Formats: sequence, structure tokens, C-alpha cells
Amino acid sequence: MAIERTFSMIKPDATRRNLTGAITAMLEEAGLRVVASKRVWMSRREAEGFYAVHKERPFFDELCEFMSSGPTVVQVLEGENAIAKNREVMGATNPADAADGTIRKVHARSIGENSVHGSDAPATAAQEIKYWFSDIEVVG
Ligand code: RTP
Ligand code: MG
Repeated sequence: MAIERTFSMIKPDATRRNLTGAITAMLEEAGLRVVASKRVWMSRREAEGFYAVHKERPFFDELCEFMSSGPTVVQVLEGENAIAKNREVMGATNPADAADGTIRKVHARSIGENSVHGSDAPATAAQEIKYWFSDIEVVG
């Protein structure tokens, strides 16, 4: 398996509880390397643009409101099979369904305030990295 890059976010419920380091450590322990990272307080419009794929879903407004309610840490993670590996260490969307030891099982509060985001496929990873980072900000 070739080295892949994926996009990750530490969501406002987690930055608010000072969990940036704890969550990043779980990503690193899973073999993922942080090759870009910055803290952003996204606007409502930036959240709507990022989550445009979900705009018809019933939770879209709530999601964009939450994601623009405080600081987020956006990251690019690199490693073997990084997209699937990140999804595995994140755990299921709803923390009630997440496996033991996953970030969402350990830290998430609810299906909405679920602490982390991770790209779900190579095409979305490339698109999401590009949404938040310029090429020179990613240092492998
Ligand atoms: P993510 O995109 O954040 O990595 O999470 P995911 O793939 O596991 O979940 P997805 O279906 O893409 O949903 C995106 C985010 O929307 C919020 N959500 N709320 N209230 C609800 O029923 C509900 N369902 C989803 C979550 O914050 C989820 O991560
Ligand atoms: Mg998703």
C-alpha cells in the first residue's frame, strides 16, 4: 500500500475541552504523521462550503452552526493506508456505536459533537486538503 494523505479536523467540542494534544497523540500512535496543521475558527459560510455535500440532509444547519461555534484544528495526515487508518482510529460517527479505544468512543459527546472529521475516500481527501491548505503549507 502506497503512502497516502488524508484530511482531518479536530472539531470545536474537542478544542473547547483542550483535547487537541490528546487526539493528535491517538492519531500519531496509529501511525499517522501530521504533515500540516493549523487552528481556524471557520465562518458559517466556510462550514457550509466544506459540508456542501450534506446540504440536503436534515442535520446540515445544526452541523454548520456547530462547526462555526469555536476553533477547529485542521490537519493533513500522512501514512500507509492513511484514509482508512484515520477512519478506523476515529470510530463510528455516533460515539454510542464506536469501538473501544477509538477517538469518538473516548472523547465524543454525541453524533453531532463527535470530536473529529476524516476524509472518506481519495477524491474527497484531495478536495478537502485543497479547501484548507495551499501546497506550501503541507510539509511531508
Ligand atoms: P465526518 O464526515 O465528520 O468525518 O463524519 P462521518 O463521515 O462519520 O459522518 P457524515 O455522515 O459524513 O456526517 C458528517 C457530520 O455530520 C454530523 N452528523 N450529525 N445529527 C445527526 O444525525 C448527524 N449525523 C451526522 C456529524 O458531526 C458527522 O460527523
Ligand atoms: Mg463524512
